[in-house]
Amino acid sequence: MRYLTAGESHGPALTAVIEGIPANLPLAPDLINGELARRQMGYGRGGRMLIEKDQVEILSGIRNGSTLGSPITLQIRNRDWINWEKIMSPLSGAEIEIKKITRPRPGHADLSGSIKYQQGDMRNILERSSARETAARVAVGAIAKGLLREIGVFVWGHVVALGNVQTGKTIPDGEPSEFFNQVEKSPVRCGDPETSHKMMFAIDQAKATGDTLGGIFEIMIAGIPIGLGSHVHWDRKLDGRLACALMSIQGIKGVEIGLGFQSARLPGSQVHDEIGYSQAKGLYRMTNRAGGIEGGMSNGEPIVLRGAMKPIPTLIKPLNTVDMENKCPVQAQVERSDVCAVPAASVIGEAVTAWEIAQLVLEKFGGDTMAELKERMEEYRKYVKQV
Ligand code: EPS
Repeated sequence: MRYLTAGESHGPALTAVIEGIPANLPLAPDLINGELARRQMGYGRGGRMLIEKDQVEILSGIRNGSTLGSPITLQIRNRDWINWEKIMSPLSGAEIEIKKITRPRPGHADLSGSIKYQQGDMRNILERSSARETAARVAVGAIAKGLLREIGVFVWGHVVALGNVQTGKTIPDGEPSEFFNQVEKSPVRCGDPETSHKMMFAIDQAKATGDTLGGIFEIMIAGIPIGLGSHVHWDRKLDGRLACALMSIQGIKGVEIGLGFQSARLPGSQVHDEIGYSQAKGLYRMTNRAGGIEGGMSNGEPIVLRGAMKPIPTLIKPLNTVDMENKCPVQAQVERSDVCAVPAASVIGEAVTAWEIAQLVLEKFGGDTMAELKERMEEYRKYVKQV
C-alpha cells in the first residue's frame, strides 16, 4: 500500500492517490467527512477554519459504496481558493502585483526551503509546508481506519498536555470507548473536563499575548494481534515505522512509545512487562509499559504512543529575523494562523498511525479482497490463541 498527497494550502484543492486497498471494503464519503470534521475542530484554531468546511470528493476506486481494488483518488477543495486565485495562479504574468514574502519565520520551513529550492518568494515554500496538507492525510487515514475496524482494530487519540497544563487522567484498562466519548466532547480533545477548561484558558492567554502553544497527544491502538512488524530488519520494525509516521506530521518534535523517555531513568524491574497465562486470556502482560511493542513487533497489548508538538511558528507578536532582500534585521512575517493545533494533531496522529498499521497488516496477511484478508487474520488469531 502507498499514497501520495498533492496540493498547496491556498491552491484549488488537496488530492490524495492511494494504491493497494483491498477490494470490497465498504466506504461511504461520510466516514471520511466525519474524520475531516474532527480534524477541523479544536479550540485555538484561527480564521481559516471558519472558511473551510472540508468535504471529500471521491474521483476513483470506489463504486456503489465499496472499494474496487483500483487506485483511490480523493479530493478536498480549498474554499479559501477564491480569495487566492490570482496570487496562486499557475499562469505566468498574473495581473496583480504579488507581494513577495522575504522575512522568514523562525521555526517554519521558510528559510531552509527558500534556499534549497532557490525561491525569492517564501510563499512558494510555506504553501506546501503548511499543515493544511494534513487534511489529505486524514482523508487517507479515514480509509485505513475503516479497513482496521473491519478486522477489529481501533485507533483513538487524545490530548494529554497543552503548554504546561497536563491531565493526570490516563486511558482506562479494558473498554476505553467511554473515555474517548468524553474526549470527543472536549473542545481540546482532553478526557478530563476540568483539565479541558484549564487548557482552553491557557490558549486564551497565549492568544492575548500574541503567542502560540504546543502540547502532547497520545494515540492508542487496540485489537492488534501479536507479531505485526519484525525484529529481523531495521525498516520492518513496528516502533520505527510508527515513530516515522508521527514525526512526519508538521510541528512534531518528539515521539514516545509506552513509558518512552521515562524508561531510561528506571531500573529494568520497573520497566519490563511480566508475562502471565490464564485459560481465559491465554498469554498476557501484567502491565503495558512497553506500549504494546517489543523487539520491533506488536506483543498483543494495546499500542500506546505520544507525539510532542511544538508551538506554531507564526506569531502575532513576531520574532526577530532577517529580511532576505537586504539582510537587515526585521520582524518575521505575520500570516493569519492558529494559536494552537494540538487537538487537530491528535486526529492526524490517529490517521497516520492507522495507515501504518493497515499497511503492516497487509504486508503480513496480504489479500486482494477484504474476505481474503479477514480469513487469513482469523486463521492467524486462532493459531496465536492455541500457542
Ligand atoms: C497553517 C496556517 C493556517 C492554518 C493552516 C496551517 O492557514 P492560513 O494561513 O490559511 O490561515 O489554518 O491549517 C489549515 C488550513 C488546516 O486546514 O489545518 C500553517 O502555516 O501551517
